[in-house]
Amino acid sequence: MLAATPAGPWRSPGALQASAWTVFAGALQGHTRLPSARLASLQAYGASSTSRLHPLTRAQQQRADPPQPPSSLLPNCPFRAAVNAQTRTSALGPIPDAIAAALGVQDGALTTAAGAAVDPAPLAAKLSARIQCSARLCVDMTKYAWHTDLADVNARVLLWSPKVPTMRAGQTYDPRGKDWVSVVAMCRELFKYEKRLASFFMRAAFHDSLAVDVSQCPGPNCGGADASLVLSLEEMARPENAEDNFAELAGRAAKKIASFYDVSVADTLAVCAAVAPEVLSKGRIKILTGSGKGVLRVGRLDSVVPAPPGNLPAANTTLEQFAAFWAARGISATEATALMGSHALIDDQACFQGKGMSDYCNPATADCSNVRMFRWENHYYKDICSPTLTVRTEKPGELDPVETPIVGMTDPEIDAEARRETCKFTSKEGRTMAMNRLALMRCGLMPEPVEPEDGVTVTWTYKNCRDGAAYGINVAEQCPHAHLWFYTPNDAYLGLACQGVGTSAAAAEVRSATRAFIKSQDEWDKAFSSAYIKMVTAFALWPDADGSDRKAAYLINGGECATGLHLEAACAQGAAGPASADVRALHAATYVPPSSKLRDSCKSCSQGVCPEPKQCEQCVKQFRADRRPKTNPLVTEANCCGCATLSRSLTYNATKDANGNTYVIKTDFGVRWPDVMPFVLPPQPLPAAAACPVPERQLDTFTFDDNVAPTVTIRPAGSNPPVAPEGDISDLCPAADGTIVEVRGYPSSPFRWKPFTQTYVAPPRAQVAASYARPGTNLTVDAYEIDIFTTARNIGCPGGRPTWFLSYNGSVPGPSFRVLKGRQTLVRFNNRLTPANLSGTPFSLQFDPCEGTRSGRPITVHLHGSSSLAPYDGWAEDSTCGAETKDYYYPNWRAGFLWYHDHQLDITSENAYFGLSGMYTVHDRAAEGGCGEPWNLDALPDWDMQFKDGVLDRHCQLYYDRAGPHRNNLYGDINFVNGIPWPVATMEPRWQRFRWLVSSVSRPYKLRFVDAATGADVGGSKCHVIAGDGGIRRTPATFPAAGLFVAVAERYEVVCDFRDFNGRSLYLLNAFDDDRMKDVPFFCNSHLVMKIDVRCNGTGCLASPPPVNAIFTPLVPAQPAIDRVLSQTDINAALTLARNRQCTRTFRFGRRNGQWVINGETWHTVRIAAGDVGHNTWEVWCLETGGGWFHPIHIHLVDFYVLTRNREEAQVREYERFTPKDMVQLDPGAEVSVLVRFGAHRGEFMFHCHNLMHEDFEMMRSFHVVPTPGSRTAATALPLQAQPSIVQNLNVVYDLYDDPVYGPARPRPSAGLTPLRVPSVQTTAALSFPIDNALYRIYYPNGAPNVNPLLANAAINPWIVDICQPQRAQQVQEQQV
Ligand SMILES: [Cu+2]
Repeated sequence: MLAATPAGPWRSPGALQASAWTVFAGALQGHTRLPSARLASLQAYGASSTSRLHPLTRAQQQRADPPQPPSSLLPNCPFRAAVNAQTRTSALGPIPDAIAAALGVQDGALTTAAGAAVDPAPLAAKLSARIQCSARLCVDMTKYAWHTDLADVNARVLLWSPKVPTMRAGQTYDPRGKDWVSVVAMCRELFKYEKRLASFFMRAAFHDSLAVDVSQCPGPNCGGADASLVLSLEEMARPENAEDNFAELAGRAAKKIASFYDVSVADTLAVCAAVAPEVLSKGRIKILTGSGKGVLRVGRLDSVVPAPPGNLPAANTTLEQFAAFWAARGISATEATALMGSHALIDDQACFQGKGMSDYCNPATADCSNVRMFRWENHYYKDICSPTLTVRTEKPGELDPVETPIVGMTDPEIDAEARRETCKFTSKEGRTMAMNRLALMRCGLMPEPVEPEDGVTVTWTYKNCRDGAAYGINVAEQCPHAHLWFYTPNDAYLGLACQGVGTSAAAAEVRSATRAFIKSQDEWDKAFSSAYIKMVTAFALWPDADGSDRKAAYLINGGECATGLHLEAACAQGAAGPASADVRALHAATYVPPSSKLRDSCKSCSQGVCPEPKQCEQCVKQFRADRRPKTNPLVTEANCCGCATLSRSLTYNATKDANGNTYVIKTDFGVRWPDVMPFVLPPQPLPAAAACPVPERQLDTFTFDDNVAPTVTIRPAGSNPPVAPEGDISDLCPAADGTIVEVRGYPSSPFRWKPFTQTYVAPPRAQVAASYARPGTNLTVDAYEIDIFTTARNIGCPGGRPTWFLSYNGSVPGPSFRVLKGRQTLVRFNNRLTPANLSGTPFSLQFDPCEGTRSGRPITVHLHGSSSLAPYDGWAEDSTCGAETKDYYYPNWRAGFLWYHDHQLDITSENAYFGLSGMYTVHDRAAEGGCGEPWNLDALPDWDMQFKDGVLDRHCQLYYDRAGPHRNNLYGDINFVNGIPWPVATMEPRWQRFRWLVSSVSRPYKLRFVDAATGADVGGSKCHVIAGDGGIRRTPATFPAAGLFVAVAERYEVVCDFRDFNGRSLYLLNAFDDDRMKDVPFFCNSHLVMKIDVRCNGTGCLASPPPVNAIFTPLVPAQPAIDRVLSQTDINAALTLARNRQCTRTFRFGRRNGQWVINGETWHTVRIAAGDVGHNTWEVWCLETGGGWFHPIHIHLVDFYVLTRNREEAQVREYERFTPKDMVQLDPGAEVSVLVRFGAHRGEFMFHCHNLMHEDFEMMRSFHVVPTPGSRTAATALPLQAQPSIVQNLNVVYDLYDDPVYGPARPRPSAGLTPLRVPSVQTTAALSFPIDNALYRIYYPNGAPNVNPLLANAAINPWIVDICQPQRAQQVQEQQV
């Protein structure tokens, strides 16, 4: 079993990457078990075959061919020979030359420590074989060649050879008379030095106790300590241990302690691990009480017999099998459950403090002893019992996303990595070491550890968290309880039992135990202590010489007072006695060691290694002089080599012995660097920066020709839609209703769909609820009111069963807004998702932060494409809960195709997927009071279309499994247009205008028009791209015949001339793009989007077309809004910067530690990614992917131009170039540079990946627009920045609305608010609020009170909105609900 297993350093947080710390042996295998087929496939993978879907990164290729490891554990040790000699003669006895050669020692014989002969050949073979197996696991040693202690046979022998130094074959091991108190004291000190080791010892002792062959006990082959040799190989192969391996570290330290005090390693592990919880619980749990009766049985000798195959349960073993495993060792299910509570330790969390995970704890400057790693509580049971955990067995061939390699990391990424790595060390040396390793790996001089594949994942979500209340969980505190914890499958099974799953006796016992432990910390403490003692001492029989006294237990308590033989050190814990102040201090954890002679003698040691033998001799001299017993043969140069970095002198007052003598006993110990350091020391000195170039990024280059139209095959001719172009339809299409196909790991709906059977419908228009025009100004505010509630609709699921949605005003997508440029809006969102309203729907779950006095399902609304003030921008943590209302004010300062959607932290993907998105058009039509749109666009009919995909379950409900197939992306088999699957629209044969939005969670589209009869391309010759995310382009761009790629959240506006198509039909298709759509599954009908029948609806439609012929004639260039605030000089300067790779900022969108990150960090760190963005300046941002994934990136607040892709202007698509945008697709492995114009507002805003699964897993950070002086690019500021009086005038607003959670703008209870359509003082106040407070003064200076006249001067303030007609309040219509 094993307790708390520290996750490896790079495996941290990551809600979904549960793999990390496995713990029991059983689980242990789950993560690493490599059945031979799997092993072969991994090898094949390494050799590259597995498929284009998962090409090897360069880093992986490097890893596959690791450099030769150093030949020794102590490469610089001049006394290595002595170490070898010690190993051979004192531990193993004489070993035959042949074996010695194989093992790296020269003579001697292998015996068990208890004296039985060991056939050396199998062991030698085992130690030198390429594939090494034990229990159920096989490890390919070549894959771990980087791991010094795994690769080096000598090191393995050194590390794991029998350790009782004075023992010889055939001798007995008598635990009596050993200095157990010193062993205890040493462990305690050691753990204070490096607390990580405390958890390592816990795990090592647990594993060690499992490494017994119960069929051989009692007996010399029973096992323990050395039996974990091969077990440790398994451990080392595990993902979380590939780097700082707890077994190795604990083994080294244990060997050191054991050899010094002449006891066995098995005992040392058991004793130290008994001390660990005491240290970690700040003294609350004391297994070794130090007084009274002895409790822990010692006397177990080390063995060289590996654990037999099959000794361990598999990872995904059931609860019943798991209980049976323990029962065979005499441990009840209740006791096993108690032991599992030690999982409450996890090392990565050492870095974080506080519930909010707001920062790392830096042990150099703060007391980090109470941060998560060191928490030792019944917390564990609260977590696992809260029904958030799921167990998922990965499918064969399923691979996790490639992590961003350390080699070549950018500075911010390295900083993030360094924070994570160094914070785990409490010693300065450890932190230095971690930094050095990072430096080497970054330069490619040291390979990064390989992360083996996991077979099973345990994941958690917020879902169901609330239900934990039923099991006694304080959900207000525990949801989200364990943001970043990992659980093993075994943990999850215990949790399921706790939640009521399972009827077996074992499940019942676990249920009662877990629930009891939740309720009582005390009960768990007691149960854990006794279970621990039982487990580690079950086989600790003291093998007396003649075998007659085998059952005579030798019990210690750590103080041994009861024997009268030893010290009262531990007795002093409870009460003041004759113990020295030192001892009391030691136990009170306030001990400060005296300055050390040893340390003084080794001052010149570098990195813990004496540079010259002479210094080591000096060191040894001192070492011997200071130690008891001076005759200890193990006090050798070898032990000293490396120099002590820590030395403690302890003085004990002994009790009187039987003869009345009083002793004063001094004891010392030293802990060397190599004992506690995980890694081989990096070469010294570190390479200078110049000699350590970071390898140049290798950019993928795509060759493409957007003007080439792929052939579309219509089969059979003319009648049916084109068949799926990607693969065999029998693999893509369900054979019948009820059957599910899986494409690239994503399941389809269990239905055979028939596209083009439903009619295209536009969403309803949002209706103005109230309107207000301030007299004497040209300022108007229109109010809308949107209720958010659930709705069920028949979307064409076979059988007509309704599908549940979350909706804005009952409409999916939400009502479409059509707003005139220059009129501000108030949109009131009433969140009706209260517990009562959600009851009986699929959305009954509740989420943080809607708890305590708040309740329901939280939402926040982002108007995507609007430069709203920060408090109205839909900040992810500005949540509106059930029965709450928030008023959003929008400026509508330029025409464009915007959309509004949910942005709630962590559940955006769910809220948006289930329906919370809608379209929002700001138009400028002259006929409706605007200034007119260019190119006669005013005259065209327009079609607003929202494309998204989805997948249904067998109950016709939208399927969303964040813990399962959708953990990285959500792809569905249904293409919706405005919520309707594959609709058919009828259009007149004339010019048509389309507004296209892709609102899917993950799926991008590549849209093209083809003739339905012939498959011939239509779009390339008949269509033009006229606008993007940020409004109109300067000139129309050719529609790409290959298809218009629209990434998630991107918008394009397209006009098409359908005059020649009267009576014909067109398909709107979705083309596959292997370069840009990596791993995107195409199901049976994913290539189909909609059908358009072109025909006249009435008489004369052909005879009297509107002036469509005049479109583009004459083609006068338009002025995009962004061009008003960017000069051509600015643009030229930015292009030059981009060509020279002079990015103002670089953001790498990557993956580390199982999380989606930006520059190595996530939202949770709440570290502002860019804190010095100047108001009204421009910057060049370089966006990169750190792995093989594509990410659609959205920057809030701004419009930008895409300058280069993969450092080339030619790779910017024609339709993207100089298109105003707020989204850009980062293709796999690509770089993009963008020119971002900041302004008009100051404040804190988000930027993130718009693949909503990535966004929800924290690929999101923030930037802060601050006053221009002092900003990074102050020189690029607009002229208005030269007018302090203007800026001051603007500050009136920005000083308040800079804060995205500005109090007065926050949600409030809905109760008591008058509906906006009801005329009232309240409504008038809400409507005049943006004008009275001049919220958008920079756009609308006229009419704002006390406005600075300069602000109204367009030459100085280019943000001013031109308003062409006097504005009047709109006539309010009955609000549609
Ligand atoms: Cu992404």
